[in-house]
Amino acid sequence: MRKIIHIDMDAFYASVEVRDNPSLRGKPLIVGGLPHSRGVVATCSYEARKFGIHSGMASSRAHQLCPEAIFLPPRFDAYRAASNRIRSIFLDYTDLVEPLSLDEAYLDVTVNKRGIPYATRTAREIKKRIRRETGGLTASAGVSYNMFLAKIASDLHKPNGLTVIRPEDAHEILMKLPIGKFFGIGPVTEKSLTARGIRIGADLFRLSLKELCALLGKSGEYYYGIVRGNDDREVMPEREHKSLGTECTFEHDITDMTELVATLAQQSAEVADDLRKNELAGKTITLKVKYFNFRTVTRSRSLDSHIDDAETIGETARNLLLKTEAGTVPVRLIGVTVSNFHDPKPEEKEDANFFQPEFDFGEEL
Ligand code: DCP
Ligand code: CA
Ligand code: CA
Repeated sequence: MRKIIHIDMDAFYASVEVRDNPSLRGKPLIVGGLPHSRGVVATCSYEARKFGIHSGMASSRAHQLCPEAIFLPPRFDAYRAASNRIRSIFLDYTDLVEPLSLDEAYLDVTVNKRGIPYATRTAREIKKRIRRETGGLTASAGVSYNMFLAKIASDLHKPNGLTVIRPEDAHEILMKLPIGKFFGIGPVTEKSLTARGIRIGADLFRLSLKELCALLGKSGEYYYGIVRGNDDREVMPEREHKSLGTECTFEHDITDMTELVATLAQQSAEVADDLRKNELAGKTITLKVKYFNFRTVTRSRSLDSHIDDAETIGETARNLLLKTEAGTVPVRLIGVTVSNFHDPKPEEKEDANFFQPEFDFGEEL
């Protein structure tokens, strides 16, 4: 049996902001678009959640719900730095780390670099180190025998939780679980399932494999498994970057070419910077344009050599822009991506791993 830990930072962007400005502690804080823009809430502090505010909500709506809330624009560099920090902590315990986003990852600690016999103890130690080494940020951890249950577990006692789902507990927890919490069931599927009277795990559990496939298509089989506590997906260590890029949605749709070209120049500089930080250079430059009506087109060009400089990226993107309808049709979003990198160097293997065959969540919790 495997030992999987899922770690997810609490109110991630908001917690970083509070850490960097302690006078914000205890206050309803929103990170994202400002109240009078057409932006949305990226996240908010737990104090703000009491007002019904949540990620993805229009900032204007959040402002209505809680006029005294403090709004801050995101500072991605600070979040990325914290993310890198926690990732390097994870790698002290196992190479099998699969990040899902900046603030969360799966770890397979069945084989454990530190020789800690219990996954629960490992999770507790990781939480402690995150707190110490990120200047006080907290994480919630879930421990179980597969990825799906570990993720469910990390969400059960947020914030600052540590939850174990043992094989004998899984069934009861799964039966009570709202279907929206089943990984991969988004709001649209949730709605259509609810309309058929399927609200919680127990409702899914009653369906045959055939019925599930009729409802959920190819993923029917996956859900048939996970509602029974079976999930044999493996934790996949972070894959090499296949491309690097950036995009931005404008406050107002843009027709003016000068403004579009200026945005491209800035984006090219950002991408060049990212390429250099990752020691990458690419041959293919792709421009993405989304028009006011959400119609999206991409235009690519491959060069003869690998490049990582802002000027070449910017100039190529500018030429690609001329092949679109920008300038006549209003543009909502524009983006630049570089891909087609050098073959990555084969990674050096760690040999410090040793196998920890027994599986025991029990002893300490
Ligand atoms: N995020 C975002 N837009 C969303 C959802 C999230 O920009 N619609 C960003 C901001 C979050 C971060 O990603 O801080 C992590 O997202 P989570 O869903 O894990 O939410 P939080 O970490 O903010 O809160 P929680 O304590 O519920 O995990
Ligand atoms: Ca989180
Ligand atoms: Ca998350």
